[in-house]
Amino acid sequence: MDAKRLNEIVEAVVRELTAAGLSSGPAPAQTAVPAPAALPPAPAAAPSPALSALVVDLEDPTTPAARAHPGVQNPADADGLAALMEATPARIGYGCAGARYRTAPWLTFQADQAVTQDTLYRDVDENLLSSLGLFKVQTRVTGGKQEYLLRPDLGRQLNEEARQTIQQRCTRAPQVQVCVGDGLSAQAIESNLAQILPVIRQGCQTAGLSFGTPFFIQYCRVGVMNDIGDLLQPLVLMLLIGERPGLGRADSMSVYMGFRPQKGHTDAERDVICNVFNGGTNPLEAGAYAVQLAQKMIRFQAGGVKLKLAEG
Ligand code: B12
Repeated sequence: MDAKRLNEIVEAVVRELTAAGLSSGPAPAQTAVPAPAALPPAPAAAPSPALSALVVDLEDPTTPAARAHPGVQNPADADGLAALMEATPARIGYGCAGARYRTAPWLTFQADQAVTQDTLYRDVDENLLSSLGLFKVQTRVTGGKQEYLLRPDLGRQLNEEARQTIQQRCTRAPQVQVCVGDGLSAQAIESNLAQILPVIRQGCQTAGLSFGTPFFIQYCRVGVMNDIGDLLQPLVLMLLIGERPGLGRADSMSVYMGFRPQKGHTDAERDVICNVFNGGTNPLEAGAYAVQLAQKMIRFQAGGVKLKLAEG
């Protein structure tokens, strides 16, 4: 579209807004689209009475009731639509305005997207870690979450300081070593750790398995298990880590487990208990199951695919 046509459209829109009393911007004659370098400074005009009287009267679209509310106008089968919406968390039945989302579903989408972004980019609450007696070390990521996301390889290696701290503070060669990593969701750790960690600790005690010194790893990827295995030589390593969040779903944690983890191990040597959250795999049950799996790994002296083959 050429600049002349674009100007005509902008002027028409501004004329309409002005006529409706909604524009606090410059008069139409000043709205011609200039080259980017020549953009005029924003006018410091006070908001028009129409704008300052604006009231946001939209109800919160993220409540369960609002989410379940069908947005299709005049549906052919209203009951069928409601049943379909009830059957899935997928975004269906919201209706549309022309080719676009309607306002409420669009805001819900933005709110859910914010949940995902928040949990991905923020750090796990330090108070939680200290209340559970966890000290904190870091992988080789130095440039914050952005680097963490772009360089998974760095998240799979402990930095030098971490190696020294772990060697100084942890019991070597326990039967079960538990580590906690932020992974891709801080919320997942905050929602589940306080429930699952005591269950694993007590479960190990009951099963007569020695329990290593647990600690927290910032900017953590699953592959860091090999470095920990080389340093501490546990029989079984459990890594509790935040799963990749879904849209609006931030509290899901995984327990990745390996038998005698060491340099060169891949996910084929590991197992995972996934979707740990209240509503998915309950953290208390997941903790008990993790201890059972540790016992099985020790009995068969294997993890991952090798464990499956050994079990027959
Ligand atoms: C991302 C993902 C993948 C990616 C991983 C690539 C990457 N670099 O991120 C890809 C597409 C390669 C993948 C593949 C597979 N995945 Co996958 N994956 C996921 C997902 C969506 C998120 C995992 C996550 O957040 N990890 C945490 C972050 C921090 O870890 P990370 O270090 O960045 O990435 C590592 C892990 O994601 C790990 N991983 C991913 N999947 C699996 C599966 C198993 C069994 C193991 C041991 C490790 C593992 O591989 C990455 C590299 O080490 C989960 C869903 C969920 N709810 O957890 C499924 C999930 C973990 N995957 C699953 C499966 C079954 C597989 C496959 C076996 C599928 C197949 N038949 O080929 C393969 C094997 C994986 C492997 N690495 O060997 C299942 C596990 C079910 C179970 N309890 O055993 C899950 C839970 C999905 C599901 N609901 O079915 N996966």
